[in-house]
Amino acid sequence: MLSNDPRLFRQFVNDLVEWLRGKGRILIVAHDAPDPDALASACALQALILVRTGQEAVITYGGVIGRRENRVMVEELGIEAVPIHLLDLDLFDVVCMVDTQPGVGNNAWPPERPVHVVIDHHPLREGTARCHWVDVREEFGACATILYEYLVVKGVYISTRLATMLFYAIKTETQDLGREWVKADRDAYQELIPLCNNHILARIVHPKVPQDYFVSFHRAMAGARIYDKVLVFDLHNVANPDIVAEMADFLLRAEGVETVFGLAECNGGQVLSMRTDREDLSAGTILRDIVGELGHAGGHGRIAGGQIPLASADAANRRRLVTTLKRRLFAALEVSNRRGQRLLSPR
Ligand SMILES: [Mn+2]
Repeated sequence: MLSNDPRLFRQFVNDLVEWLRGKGRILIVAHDAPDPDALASACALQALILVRTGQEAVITYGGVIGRRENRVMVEELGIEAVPIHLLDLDLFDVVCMVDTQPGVGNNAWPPERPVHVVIDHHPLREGTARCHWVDVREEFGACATILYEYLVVKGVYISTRLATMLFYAIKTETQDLGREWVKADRDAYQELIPLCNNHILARIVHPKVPQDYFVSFHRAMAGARIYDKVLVFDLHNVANPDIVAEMADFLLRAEGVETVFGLAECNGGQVLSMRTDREDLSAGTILRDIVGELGHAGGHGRIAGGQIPLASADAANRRRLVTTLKRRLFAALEVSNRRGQRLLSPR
């Protein structure tokens, strides 16, 4: 892990850039269903490599870019990212990872293949220690803030396009500096504001959404139950996994609710999301404990996500899984009211 000493940081970035120079084909891997933080971090690293070494790096990801805001961001800002299944992975000599780490389960890079550079703000994982260049700063609200510092320290010109994506990444990841941020995030946020294109930003923040978006809202609210201060919702089947995290954010606004746990089935697997505003909890740790041997999970203090592959798609199998997850959730959060009550109770 990199220290926050500015001289050591400058040295690290200089050494990294020199090491990358002339290395051959470079791949930048973002996490699956990349969010603005992952996309902006990847683009910033791509810009740094291009400007300082003249090499073009390819950005890749697994899953889909589902959330409408993120798709508008990609279109409006011309982000070129290639789904990983379209690439021949043998072609790349250097692999960089941003906003995720090797073998954590939320990225599509095969765990047995080497990774050379890891820049992230999630808790440091064991497998990351084997990588040569590691900059993991858990306290940072956004990975984009770390990459912003790379651009600044190497004097890379920050275009309107790059500024707009970095700003939007920090804005969404920290909920406008309301959640999990440090001074570096605030400095980056403030320095980027005057460089952004506000028209594009407005189109990203307020996109038109399809009707099934409202179906998800309806389903999340109609089925939500509150157990003590824990709200649980189930979207059943969704086409876009990001909607689970979005509904979790939305439902955390309910009065009296401190933690939200949501799930949905997507492409034959379960997608999980957890949000909490309790400062004494680590959502990432709790969700990892709940998921355990069933799948993968990870996150920060207040937000976490996970995936569980479903062995068979029959309804009984899924019901058993949901029951198991709820039992573990209630045990972890010491919930006593296990019957719960509807969020939308008839009045
Ligand atoms: Mn992130």
